[in-house]
This record gives sequence, C-alpha cells and structure tokens, in this order.
Amino acid sequence: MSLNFVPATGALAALDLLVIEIAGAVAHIRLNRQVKRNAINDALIAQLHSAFVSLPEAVKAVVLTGAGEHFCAGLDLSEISERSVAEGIIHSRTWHAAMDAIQFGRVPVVAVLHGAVVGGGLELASSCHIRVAEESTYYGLPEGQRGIFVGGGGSARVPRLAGVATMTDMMLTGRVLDAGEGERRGLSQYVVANGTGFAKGCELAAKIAGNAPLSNFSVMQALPRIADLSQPDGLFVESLMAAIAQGDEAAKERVRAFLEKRAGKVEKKS
Ligand code: 1HE
Repeated sequence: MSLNFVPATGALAALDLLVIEIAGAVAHIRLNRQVKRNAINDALIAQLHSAFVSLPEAVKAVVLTGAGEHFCAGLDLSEISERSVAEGIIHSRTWHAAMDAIQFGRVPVVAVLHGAVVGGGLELASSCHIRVAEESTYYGLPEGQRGIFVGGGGSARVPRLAGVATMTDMMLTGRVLDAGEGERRGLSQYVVANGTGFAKGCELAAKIAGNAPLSNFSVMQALPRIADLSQPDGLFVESLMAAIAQGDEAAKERVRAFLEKRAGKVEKKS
C-alpha cells in the first residue's frame, strides 16, 4: 500500500536524526543515521522520545523504519566507555523512558525491520506493537560479546516475545537468528520479501488507525498488563476494560453496522 506522506512540520521537523512524515492518520518515523547504521546515541534516543510524545492528535498509528541497509545497530558504542556506573543507570533509564513512550504511548506502532536488528535495535523493535521483517532481517544481542548487558528494556521485552531460553542463547553464545527463525520464535509477526516491508507496514498501520480508539487503547495498555497479572486479577481487569470499550459509541456503531449487514465478515485469507 502506498500512502500520500508529507513531511511533518513544527517540532517534529526539527528532529534531525529522524525523518517524520504523515499521511492522514498514519505517521512514518524513520531512523536517519545510516552512516552509523542507525546506532542509537544520546541524541537519537532523546529524539525518539520527543517524537513519540509529540505526535499530532490526528495520528492514530505509526510505521517505524530505519534508513539504509540496516534497521538499527543498537547502542552507539562510541559513547559507552566514558560513562560512570551512576551515569550508566541514568542512561539506561532514558532508554526505558523512550521505549515506554513507544509501547505505552498513545498509538500502536508497526516496526518494519531489515538487515541488522541488533542489541538496542532489537530492544527498540520489541517496544513496538507489531513487527514486519523483510527477508534480509537478522537478530542479534551482541551485548554478551561486548561484555555488557541489555539496558534498553530488552530483558523485560525480548523474553516476552521469544522466551528467556532464546534470549539466553543469543546473549551467551552470540547466536544470530534470521528472519524465518525470528518469526518462528515470535520476534516478528510477518516476514515479507525485501523491499516490500514498508508497504506492508503502511497497510497494517492504516487498518489499525481505522479501529475504534478504545479498542486500540485496550490492546496496547490493558493486554500486556493483564499478561503480567495473576489470572484472577487479569480477568477482573479484563471485565473492566471490556465494559469500558463496549460502552463507547464507536463500539456500539460498529456492532450495529455488523448486525445491519453494513460491515464486513471475518474472511479466510485468499
Ligand atoms: C557503530 C555501531 C554501533 C556501526 N556503535 N558505531 N551493537 C553492536 O555491537 C553492533 C555493532 N555493529 C555491527 O555489528 C555492524 O556495524 C553492523 C552489522 C550493524 C553493520 O555492518 P556494516 O558492515 O554494514 O557497517 P560497518 O562498516 O560495521 O559500520 C559503519 C559505521 O557505523 C562504522 O563507523 P565508521 O566511522 O568506521 O564508518 C561503524 O563503526 C559504525 N557503527 N554500529 C557505534 N553500534 C541500551 S543498551 C543496548 C546495548 C547494545 O545495543 S550493545 C550492541 C551494540
């Protein structure tokens, strides 16, 4: 799908390590540091945070991509050696804040992956809601080989996608997963041909943007929290969320549309 993107204006346009463009309800945010393979330095993590907390009200879904041959090479290693232990903690917390602004922000985010999705790049991808991987994608957690640990939320998010055992293997042995293995282990939901990821991401984002707002809200905000609760507590929260979502006029109209044969059926993929 091709959407008619136009460059964002105002504060978003000033973020020079990102390219941000908007097509109606869909925003496209591209990491734009390809000479360093989109490695995330302090400025880029700050800009990512700013972008996701400053999205225009009209935006209902985001497609996140990386410029050049790779999605993201992770933490900019040139900045790590000068940090004290205390600075390291603060640095990690700035990543957490940015990744939380993505995962628990206002709108769902579809990451379109290609090439290297490594270290902090995988942490970034894991904070998104859906991942589309082009066949060129490969996943690694070279922190284990660099003598460090994940610090951008990876220990909380990657095991929730692929399991503790997979992450342990990737970190201890430097194992790299290709696009197919990544999909089988839950790191992506889609694998598509090289060069087609952006169109697929736009197609998914446009669908998501058309959902009822409280429905998207409940999937983004309630679902991951319910998964962290005990079953009885989770079921209680589910009841509250279900009642809130279905009480909304947008939900009532959609249900009426189906009953009056104005809405599509659930159809098998052709
Ligand atoms: C970088 C970085 C980086 C590239 N920090 N400068 N991440 C890693 O350990 C991954 C390190 N990077 C790589 O393994 C490779 O660069 C790639 C597989 C991603 C791409 O390879 P390639 O051949 O396309 O590019 P390149 O020639 O290796 O890199 C091009 C330039 O980008 C080069 O700089 P130049 O000045 O020599 O041109 C590289 O040094 C630079 N570059 N990746 C700094 N990561 C919150 S905690 C998260 C912890 C982590 O993420 S640890 C994992 C870090």
